[in-house]
Amino acid sequence: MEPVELFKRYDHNPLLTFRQMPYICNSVFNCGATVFNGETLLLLRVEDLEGRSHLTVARSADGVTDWRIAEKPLLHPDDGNVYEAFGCEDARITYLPELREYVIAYTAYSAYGAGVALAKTSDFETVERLGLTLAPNNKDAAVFPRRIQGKYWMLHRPVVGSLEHIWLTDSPDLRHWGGPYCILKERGGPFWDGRKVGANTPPIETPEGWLILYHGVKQMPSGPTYRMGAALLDLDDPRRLIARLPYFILAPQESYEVTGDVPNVVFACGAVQRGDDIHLYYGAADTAICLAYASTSEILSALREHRILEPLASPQLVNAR
Ligand code: BMA
Repeated sequence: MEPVELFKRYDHNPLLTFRQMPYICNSVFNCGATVFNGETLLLLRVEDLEGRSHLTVARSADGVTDWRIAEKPLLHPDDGNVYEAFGCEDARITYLPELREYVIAYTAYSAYGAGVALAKTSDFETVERLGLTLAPNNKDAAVFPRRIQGKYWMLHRPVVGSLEHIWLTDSPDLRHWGGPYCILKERGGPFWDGRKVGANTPPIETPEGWLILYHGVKQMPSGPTYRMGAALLDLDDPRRLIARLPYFILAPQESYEVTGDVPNVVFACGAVQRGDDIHLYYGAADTAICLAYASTSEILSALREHRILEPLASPQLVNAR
């Protein structure tokens, strides 16, 4: 029997490898995804032969074939930002209609650690860096696609001692971030999401709540295994976790997921919605990019079986409502 996996793989994975790149590199993986000018646009994490990552744009009319990949990176560690000197990694792209701009949340890695940086673009040719937004050690940030309660919201994953939970923060202007609120915890123990959790794609708005696709890590004797799960946050108050699947919905199984620079990893940073379908662009084994499909309504119906209502994190939050 196959395990229940709500994501079904594209038949011809991997979708993109270093071999399709217009310049020499080690690997291409963990990409942000959006729709730009009617095409699917990916922001590839490209690791060079020194081991540092940069972010490069790829476009395709059907999101599957005929990728046109930029010759030059959009964001590069040599662009002059001291907090990015070791790399720009794992972009999550969110379109904000009211600004008519795309905000890119990415991991800025340097000798200071890994922090959260934001940048804005309207054309994917030039970017405006908003700079380091959340100090190290923090990563896996993704901005919500609209204001809620008049504010912008962002998921992130700080490292607090040995704990790596998903947190939420809010902002009036994308520059000053407050809160924060812990919304989804690593489960500890033997669980697939026991050792750490972090957001994968930006939140997906559904009639039943904000769909959060996230990764969970289980520490195996041979190393960590990265799988994907799903949870739901309240539409009007994303500080409330209202459902969480206890089991994973995509796990490393195919050869390109269990073998590579980092074995046993499926790690998405972006998805594109096509009607009810989620087209998930995920990194496999930190080496290649793959594609998988899921039905939003199937994930929601699975989540309906696992509803919870977590109390808000602290009394002042109740007062703040
Ligand atoms: C995480 C991130 C991802 C990576 C994963 C597995 O901490 O850094 O970029 O895919 O580890 O190596």
